[in-house]
Amino acid sequence: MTLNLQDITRVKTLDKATFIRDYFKPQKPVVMEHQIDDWPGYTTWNLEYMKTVAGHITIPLYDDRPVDYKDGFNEPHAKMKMSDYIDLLKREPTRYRIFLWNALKEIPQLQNDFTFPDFGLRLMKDIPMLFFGGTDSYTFMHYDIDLANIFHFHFEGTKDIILFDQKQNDYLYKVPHSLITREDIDFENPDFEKWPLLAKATGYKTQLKHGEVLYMPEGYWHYMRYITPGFSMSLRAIARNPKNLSKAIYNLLIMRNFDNAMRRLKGQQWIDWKNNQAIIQTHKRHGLI
Ligand SMILES: O=C(O)CCC(=O)C(=O)O
Ligand SMILES: [Fe+2]
Repeated sequence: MTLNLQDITRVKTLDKATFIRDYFKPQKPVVMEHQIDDWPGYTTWNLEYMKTVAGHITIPLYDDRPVDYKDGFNEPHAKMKMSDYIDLLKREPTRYRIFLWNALKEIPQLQNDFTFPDFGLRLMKDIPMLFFGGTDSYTFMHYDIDLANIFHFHFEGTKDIILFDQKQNDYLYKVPHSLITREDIDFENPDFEKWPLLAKATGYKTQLKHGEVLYMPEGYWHYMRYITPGFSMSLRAIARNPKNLSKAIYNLLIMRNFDNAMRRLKGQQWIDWKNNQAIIQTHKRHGLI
């Protein structure tokens, strides 16, 4: 048995009107294979280039260890000089990833390498975020705190992607008061005896290659596995659907602070309770317990 995933539609390029009509309005994901061929970065952006421009910077790293109550929300697990990290990526498989790094703040010259595409959405221009990973590393299934529309540009390596929309939440073993599913689900090869409801979820998959752009609609769950070392940039536009926007405001103002306070108050017990609830709530909803 495998997850019920359909291939994400692929196109060469999209103009604004077609993007809005066929993908943004219906909130459907799409991959654009040649949208950014005219960016300087399309030819220059690779790991070696990033080492040249950012090698001296100390960067925060994440691995795939389970959430620990001692960590704050999205707190890094290690730090390394960028040049050492890129050497590591090239040398051997590693679980260490760079996640949500606002590189432009530290290396403004990167701005010369790309342009903000006009898809008819207002992109948040001050937070182009970078993500790096090595062979075998993956970013756990999650959705972003602001339920934004995300344009995800990939460079150098290949990366497997699995997406679900918010309508699938009841089947995904979502951890309450957080933005993740149970961390012990292997989305590449799930154990359906342990996670039977996953069989009811319907989602999307693709493999991104250098220079391809993935559009992820508002609040889409995403899981990403780096097949070979590479990196990506995400540009985001605020959620337009009022329901998503109010969820975003709730997450940013209430959920995040509540979760942090409970970690301080109850420690690991809080994390364990949430993880148990992910199963209990999912199975209760479907009459399995
Ligand atoms: O590329 C990754 O590792 C994760 C990307 C991501 O979570 C995002 O773009 O929001
Ligand atoms: Fe994300």
